[in-house]
Amino acid sequence: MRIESVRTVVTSPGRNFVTLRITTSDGITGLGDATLNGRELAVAAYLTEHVEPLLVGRDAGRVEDTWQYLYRGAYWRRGPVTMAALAAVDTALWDIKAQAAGMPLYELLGGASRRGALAYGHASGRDVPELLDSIRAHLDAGYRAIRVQTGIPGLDSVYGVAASAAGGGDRYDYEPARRTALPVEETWDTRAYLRHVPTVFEAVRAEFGPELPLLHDGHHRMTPIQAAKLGKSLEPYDLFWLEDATPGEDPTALRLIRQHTTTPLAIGEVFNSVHDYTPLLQERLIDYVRSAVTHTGGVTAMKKLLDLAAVYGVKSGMHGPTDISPVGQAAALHLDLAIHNFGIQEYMRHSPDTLDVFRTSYTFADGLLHPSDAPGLGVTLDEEAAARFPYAPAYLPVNRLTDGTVHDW
Ligand code: CS2
Ligand code: MG
Repeated sequence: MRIESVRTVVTSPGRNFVTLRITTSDGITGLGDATLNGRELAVAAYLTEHVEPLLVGRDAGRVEDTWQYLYRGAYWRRGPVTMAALAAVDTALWDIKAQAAGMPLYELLGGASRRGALAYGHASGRDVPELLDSIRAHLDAGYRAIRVQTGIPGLDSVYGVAASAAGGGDRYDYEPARRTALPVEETWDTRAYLRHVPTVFEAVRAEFGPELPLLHDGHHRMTPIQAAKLGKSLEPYDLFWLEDATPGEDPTALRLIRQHTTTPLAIGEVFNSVHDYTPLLQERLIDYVRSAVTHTGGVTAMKKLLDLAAVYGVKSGMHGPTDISPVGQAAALHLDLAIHNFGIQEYMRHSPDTLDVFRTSYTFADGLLHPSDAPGLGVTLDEEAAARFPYAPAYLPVNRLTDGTVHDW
């Protein structure tokens, strides 16, 4: 089965997506997600200029060899752009292989290890009453685990909090990438955040009790000792995880956090390869692997990473915001179903326009996601619909401290 044609499709149904289509001589089409929020065209150019020409004529069944060929053959490797491009190729080839075998991808990955993947949704509120309403709306929508993000007194806008009540509820429509000529600038105050967040979880636990799995995203903003302080202050509220407590570039920073708190730690949505995790796994400095298939080199790389994590008792917690396309989300769900060390799956629901472009078959019921038993990934791309939504540049915000110093967003 030869690769006959390769196309990169950039579409923007409310937000930008980059999708790779590979079609074989047998007429099978596989899809891969290559979306890198705010830097989409860099990946699209890498695919169009440097990957597509190398693929045509190759044996579509040689998934591992193609991965190694594109990873090692590029010489300049790792990094978000190359690994998103590689991920798209790899995912599309797995999609093709599973379709050719007439089975859902998870069957090729070892078959189902569970009946479904526990999902968590994004509740948010500018204040506690709005947050509690958003949590209720997500429980009503069927979620059985909830991420909690909240406004901070004195700050106009905060990561993860929809700008209006309409953006809260269960239709969490917080899209951080804004279609502006320059990135929007936000202001941050870590001390105000550290004072406020424990009071929020106190209120949430008082309202919803001790059982509900609650997650929180620190979004890379704390120093290690600040993250240790927050982790310790949240211990009474028994979080499922504290995510991105500190920037991940310095893996030894997590060593310090680990010394101070038993709050479980999740990290890695901005990591691009297993090598970013190795010290964290070997020293058991984290509890959950946050990477998405889309940003970590695809199904092949993600399966190897999660199998290594299993050796150290670390579970999956794959990234699943709306800037992971339904193709990337479906790839995660097939892995979620098959691996033994599944933890939880992030699930921000895509907009109706997005789901007009990407026709999905995965399901969400009783708090669990299932990839479906459709052959392959179970997602198709409607190119006519995609053409109705042309690309529009959009940037993620830039964060500054109150004195104007640039800070992690
Ligand atoms: C966030 C992401 O979902 C999460 O955990 O960290 O939504 C992140 O802000 C976006 O992927 C950035 O594009
Ligand atoms: Mg995150």
